[in-house]
Amino acid sequence: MSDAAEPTVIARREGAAGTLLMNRPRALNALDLGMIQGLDRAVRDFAADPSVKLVVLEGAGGRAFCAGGDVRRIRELALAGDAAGVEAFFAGEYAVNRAIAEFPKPWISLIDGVCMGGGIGVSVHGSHRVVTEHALLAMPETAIALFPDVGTSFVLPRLPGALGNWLALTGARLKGAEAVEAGLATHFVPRDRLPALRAALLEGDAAVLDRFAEPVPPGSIAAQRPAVDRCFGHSSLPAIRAALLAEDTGWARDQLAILDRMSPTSLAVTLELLRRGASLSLAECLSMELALTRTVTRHPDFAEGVRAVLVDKDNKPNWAPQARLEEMFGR
Ligand code: QUE
Repeated sequence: MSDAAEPTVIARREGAAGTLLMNRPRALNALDLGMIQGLDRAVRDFAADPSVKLVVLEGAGGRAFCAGGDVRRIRELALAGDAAGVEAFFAGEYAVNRAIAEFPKPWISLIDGVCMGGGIGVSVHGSHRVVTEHALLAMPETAIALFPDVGTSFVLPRLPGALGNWLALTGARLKGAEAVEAGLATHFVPRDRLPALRAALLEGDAAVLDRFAEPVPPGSIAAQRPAVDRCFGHSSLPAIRAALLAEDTGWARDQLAILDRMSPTSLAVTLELLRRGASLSLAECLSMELALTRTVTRHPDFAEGVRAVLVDKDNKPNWAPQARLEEMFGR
């Protein structure tokens, strides 16, 4: 059956659980407006239904949990000057992120594959984020001249040390065990145990997670933390670049090369966003992000970044010079 022939969000009651399947596998379950509306409805229904003791959220197709938002469509709306269309998308998405944070029961995401951007937004604010050895988590927005949104301006500054700055600026991809180490995920469960875990969760008690979770020993995150903190724990991009140059290691040269490929405007916006987010509530962070989408999606780098990464796939964006931060954030 084609994707279009069945719902793109499948909400069910199974046992004592509400289950949600993001079902647009050919687009790696990237969230379009219809899916956002489907999730919004399901969050409300499951919150109000006393027979639903917890929610299990999954991605269809075996390759992805959710690759992000439908940024190709947002680019088209932005290029057409449809500001209301752009606003409807982000406002709807961020409302779902907030509703998940406020959801009164366990919200359990089973992340077995790619989980980026919007996928982080529908999982990280919930109570439980289960990852497998096939999970890959990232906030890669600086590559398309967006910024880490979906409430991650609240989450990232609260990760240990300078991990949030590093993840947000470079778009570094974390494997499942690394995501637990970094604090983005809560439980590591091998893929081959997911069917048994899912069946157990349908009985309605999230405590079964402790029977399935495997310990994650300190690994690559612990090893990189000192360098991440030395280099990314600065409040300006020039200071971060200087620290990476002074570091004089292969790792530091790799980070510099990655930063050099990102939108300069987006890097500056992202660093300032996380600085502000550190002292705001989630609701305030989401409002700040929504305001920022209005300027950022009008900046030429956004259409160009999505073109280079997702439309033409040449990965050769032609960035405009860095815009002034006051113009991006508003005065
Ligand atoms: C940066 C991003 C995104 C990205 C790639 C980046 C993003 C996003 C997608 C994506 C991936 C597959 C799809 C799709 C979108 O890729 O936000 O529709 O099928 O949604 O480097 O921010």
